[in-house]
Amino acid sequence: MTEQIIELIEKYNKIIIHRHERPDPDAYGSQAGLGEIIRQSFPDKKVLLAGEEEMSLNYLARLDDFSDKEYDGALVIVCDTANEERISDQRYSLGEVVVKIDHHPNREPYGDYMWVDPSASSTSEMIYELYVAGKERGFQLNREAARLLYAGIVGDTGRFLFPSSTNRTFEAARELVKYDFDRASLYDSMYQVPLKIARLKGHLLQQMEPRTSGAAVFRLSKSLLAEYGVTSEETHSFVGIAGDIQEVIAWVFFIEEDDVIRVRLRSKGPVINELASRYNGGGHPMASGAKVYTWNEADLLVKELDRVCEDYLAYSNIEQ
Ligand SMILES: [Mn+2]
Repeated sequence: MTEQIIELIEKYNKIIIHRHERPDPDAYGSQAGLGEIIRQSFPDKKVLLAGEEEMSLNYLARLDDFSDKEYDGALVIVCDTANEERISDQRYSLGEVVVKIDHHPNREPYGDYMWVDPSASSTSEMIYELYVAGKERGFQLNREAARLLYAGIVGDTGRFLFPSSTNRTFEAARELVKYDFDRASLYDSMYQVPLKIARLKGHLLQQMEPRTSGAAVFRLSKSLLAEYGVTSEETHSFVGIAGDIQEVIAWVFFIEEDDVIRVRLRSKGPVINELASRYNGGGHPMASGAKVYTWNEADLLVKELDRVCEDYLAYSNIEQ
């Protein structure tokens, strides 16, 4: 598949690269990293980065603002996006040819060409491999591309912690760090948090009541968020808060907004996406989102989460 994608990149003079909504470092890293590789390798080609900018990721790259007519005769490449609905900037379909490059399970195929590899840690890792495959044909990597792809890999592997990190991942990282970019400042941009967030996290952990089921509950009411000066969007950066607590096997965040209480579910074993789907949501087996509308409804969800955790524990006891 990489062969065909390389040929398409060689053939088209205008290439527009997209990624998913609510981007993360891998979305930006793969999108802008690929853009940088193409610009470096083919200076005469026009490369545009599409999608809504996410201010908190400005340190990685800035995106382009352009009119619909740029899509005439363009090659469109969509990075890191499992389904069409999530593509940031729906004009992607205006291109002449659409290519999907992704590492999520291919449940909703789209595009004229697809390169999907769920065994890759990140789409950035795949873009690195695309560069390797194209090297003999003139593909070049520069320092900026290396920085972007490295950021994507670090982001999606939880700093090489998740089991998705394989020898391919370390091979890519090993090559990328040969380029002289500032890793320390990249890590600062990715992981430093303002004091108000650190304080709110401290508060949440202090208040957390361990439940016998192994579930944990974090209630972020509007007044609590206001007290710490933290917005609902900012809470996304610390949903993983209970991941390394021994007594917790699954947890839920309730984030109160004006007309909804947003629910974020995370798990270290029990499958929680079926529960999420019963509350206007869904997602991955270990990471899902949902919505409730009252704190009573939130309590019902907690009861169901307890049951999911208890069933999981009972089952794993039998297994042993
Ligand atoms: Mn990704």
